[in-house]
Amino acid sequence: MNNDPGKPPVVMTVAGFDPSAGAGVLADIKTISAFGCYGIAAITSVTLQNTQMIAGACHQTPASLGQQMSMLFDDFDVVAIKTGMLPTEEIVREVATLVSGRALHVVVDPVLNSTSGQELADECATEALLKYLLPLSSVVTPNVTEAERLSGIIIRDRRSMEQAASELRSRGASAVLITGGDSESDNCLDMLADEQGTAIYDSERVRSRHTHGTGCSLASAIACLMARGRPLRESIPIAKLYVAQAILHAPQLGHGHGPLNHFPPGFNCES
Ligand code: PXL
Repeated sequence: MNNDPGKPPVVMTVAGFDPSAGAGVLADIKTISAFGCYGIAAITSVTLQNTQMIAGACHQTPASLGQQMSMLFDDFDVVAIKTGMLPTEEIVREVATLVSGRALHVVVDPVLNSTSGQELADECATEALLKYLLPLSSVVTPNVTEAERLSGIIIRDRRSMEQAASELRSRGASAVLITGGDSESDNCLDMLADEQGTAIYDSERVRSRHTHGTGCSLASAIACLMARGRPLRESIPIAKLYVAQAILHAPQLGHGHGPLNHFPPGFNCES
């Protein structure tokens, strides 16, 4: 994981392609660039979508994904990896095989549904994620719905959120960040469970319909901050602030859930 101080840390995203550039690898690359890292990407699936709807997805074969990743690993000193949409069991297993044994920060964003509610990973992929990828992760970042699906625990309050996080830790994740950004309350309450216990990150909600790709962007920001040497607990509030600013300055594009502004004016990723 040693990184030459004169060069930007290399962060790899392994995720889906959203042609509207709101989510997936394009959102990740923009985030990674905003944090002064160098982003490289392996695509798991080409989704067919705009800001209003997802019409379908053409998944890569595990061999194609494996070769994309291997060629990058052969050439770059990757410091951190962020995974997003992993639509099938075979793809999850391929990613786990290629990540296993490497000294990397591994941020797993368990993308199960799109912002518009479309399923982006099937049941077998979800099971495989728990079995093969969670144990390799530095942190896994489900939203409440994803945490419920992964843990089998319905989240109604802080206690059940803690139980779900602890269940996912018992499945092998070093740390679990459950994000409450999608709920209806005035605050955006996230809960981290790690080896030190639990921590709450509370912030005021930025109300907007332009929230496409917030999960991808948060996870990528965390990967970059960790790649730059920040501990996880310090990285989370900075990543949250970044996403809030990116929503606040959204370019108001598209007729559905529009994209963020990944380069919000005045945001200092070093702060
Ligand atoms: O925001 C979740 C997400 C992740 N990855 C891809 C997506 C979406 C939502 O649309 O398309 C590729």
